[in-house]
Amino acid sequence: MASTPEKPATLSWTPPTPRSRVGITLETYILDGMMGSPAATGTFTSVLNTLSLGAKLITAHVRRAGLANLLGLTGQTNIQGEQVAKLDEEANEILLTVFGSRHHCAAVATEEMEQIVAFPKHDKGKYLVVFDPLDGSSNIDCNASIGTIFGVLRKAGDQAATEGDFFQKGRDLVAAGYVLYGSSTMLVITTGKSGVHGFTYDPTVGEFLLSHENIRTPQKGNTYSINEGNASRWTDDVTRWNQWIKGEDKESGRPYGQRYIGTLVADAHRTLLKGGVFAYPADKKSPTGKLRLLYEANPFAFILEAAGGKASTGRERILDIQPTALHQRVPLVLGSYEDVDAYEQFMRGER
Ligand code: P6P
Repeated sequence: MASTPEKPATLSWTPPTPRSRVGITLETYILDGMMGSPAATGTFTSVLNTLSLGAKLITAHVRRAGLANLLGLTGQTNIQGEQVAKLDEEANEILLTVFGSRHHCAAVATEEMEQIVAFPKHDKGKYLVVFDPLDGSSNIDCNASIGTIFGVLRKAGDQAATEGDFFQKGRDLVAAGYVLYGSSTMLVITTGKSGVHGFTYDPTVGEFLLSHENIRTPQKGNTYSINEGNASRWTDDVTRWNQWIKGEDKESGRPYGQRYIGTLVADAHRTLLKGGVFAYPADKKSPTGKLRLLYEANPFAFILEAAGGKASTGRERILDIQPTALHQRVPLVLGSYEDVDAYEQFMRGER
């Protein structure tokens, strides 16, 4: 009788059909260098992980704001002259604390504070971080989407950071992203050359998990996003564009649908994923526009261009603007390449 074959000492295991990378954590994605350079360096990885920690902590506050009576206003106003909601203050404190606890970040610039915050003993830090800790605070009390916007810049030399270190063109950002506190919390980030990636927060494990790898903005969309309430203040070229985009023309897919949430992070996120165009132009009330160059327009321009979209003032590429002041405002139009192009043609008087 044939002897029974020896049982193998170890069982061979074949993985289930290879899964996509969806579901891996943000930290794994960064550590495995899938974010592209300079993510591969340990210090840069530490900065991105600090951002992730800050986003998790802010999420916890945002999700319980309604219960923790954080919806009230502090009664103070910030550098922008805006009423500061408690969540603004909380989010700002959280980001200052997490970045102040890691020496890789030399200093931060935040919408909530007039001057930069240079962390003592961080002079040798290689990075600077700009952020709007809680964008869309006017939407907090009605539970509409709000967000956090951030950008990471390099810092040269070992001397203490100065305000001038932040006056870098947006094209010199080493990373940019945002956190959208919507029906779920999603962190979207790019280092510019290796795609734009979205990570959705799973509160049961306390991790951001890859959910949208390599987001690409459609070349052309079918929605436009602008505060029509400002129409009486627009310049003629914006008014002509606005009438054109609402006109009836089957061939070019007009009229476009109108969408406006009033939180840049939410309006820009929808435009990034679905295409179309978002605009906050200069007008008679805000002659240089309302949105801030360093920590609103630049990060989103960096993200849209990395996803194949476009971002400008209507006349000049946002990422080429030389900053001259920490809180300077710029007109902003961003979205699908073709839709921003059409807007720019109106600004140049070609239509
Ligand atoms: P308006 C929110 O206050 C914000 O700074 C951006 O998030 C948003 O895009 C814009 O202002 C909305 O401004 O004048 O339309 O309310």
